[in-house]
Amino acid sequence: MSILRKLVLPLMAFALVASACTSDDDEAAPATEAPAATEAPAATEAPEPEEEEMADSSDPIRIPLHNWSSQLVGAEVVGGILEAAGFSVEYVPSDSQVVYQSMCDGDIELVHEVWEGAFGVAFQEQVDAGCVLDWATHNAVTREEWWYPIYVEEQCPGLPDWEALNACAHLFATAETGDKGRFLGGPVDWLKGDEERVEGLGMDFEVINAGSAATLWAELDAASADNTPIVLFNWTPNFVEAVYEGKFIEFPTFEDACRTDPEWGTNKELTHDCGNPADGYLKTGVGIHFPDKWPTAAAIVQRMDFTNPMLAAMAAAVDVDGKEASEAAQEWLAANEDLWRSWIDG
Ligand code: TMO
Repeated sequence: MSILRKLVLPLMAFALVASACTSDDDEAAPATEAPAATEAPAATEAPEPEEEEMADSSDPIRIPLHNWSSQLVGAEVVGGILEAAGFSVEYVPSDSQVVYQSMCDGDIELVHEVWEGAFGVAFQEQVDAGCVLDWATHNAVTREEWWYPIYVEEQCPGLPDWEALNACAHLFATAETGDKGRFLGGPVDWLKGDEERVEGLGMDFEVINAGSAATLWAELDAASADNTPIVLFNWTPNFVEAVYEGKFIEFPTFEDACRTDPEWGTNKELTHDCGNPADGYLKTGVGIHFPDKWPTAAAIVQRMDFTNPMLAAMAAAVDVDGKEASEAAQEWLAANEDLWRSWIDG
């Protein structure tokens, strides 16, 4: 973008001086209060007590790229905003579970789409370990769950109740699953506990994981063309809600204990005898090193707030309109400049 500003960080001996060079318009440069040139010796990265803000590092801020569309667009939106504020960024294709360990290890700075259903466990583990910070909660409500297109209701009475689904398992059987119903799950790194759920609830289903999100949507499209019964993994916010009518399966209501305590729920021997959270959070997590090394950038990231309609539109730009994620991100930035400038300005 032409409004990109550069944060120049000349290294003088051990003194790190930040000078924010703005281009034409005004104040959006990061409020880096650089320590006086003469007195920032050796420990430039040691966290200072509150009042004296440290200069941000000139190292690139590493943002992961995952395997679903809103995240891929949003990653470049987050990166584009940070670039406009003078930072450099680097995009790193990352496994969406392993990334929490990577943040803990200081190899990735932030994850801006922490979905409770998919990543709550991996995220919380590192937060509890003290190396990842629960940095912000978006103004969004998320759900990730088994889902069917609406015509399936005529084929399987009693939906969206999970027991009704289970009574119709045969409808979803394929050559691959024999006499079991086929549940088309997401890629394995979205670990949803689907197999554990099938066991915990004693369902006559077999979980077949799609290799990519694109496979989910291609199968949904093909099934919908001739009303073939299908039950697959889906989530909201997503583009799907704007294109297909459908519903999530209602499993027994999620509670944290369902994932950890076999005693919880109807199955006293197994965990996961419940659904995913129906009103899950969407958070931003950062490595504990991030605010130390990039205090201004971390403050900007903390102000970033993505809503359901924003995420659904980011997904639709790719999955409905066929845009590249980068192109969709640039368009989002162009259309929402007042909003993201307010995140930079604070
Ligand atoms: C993490 N996801 C939105 C694909 O469920």
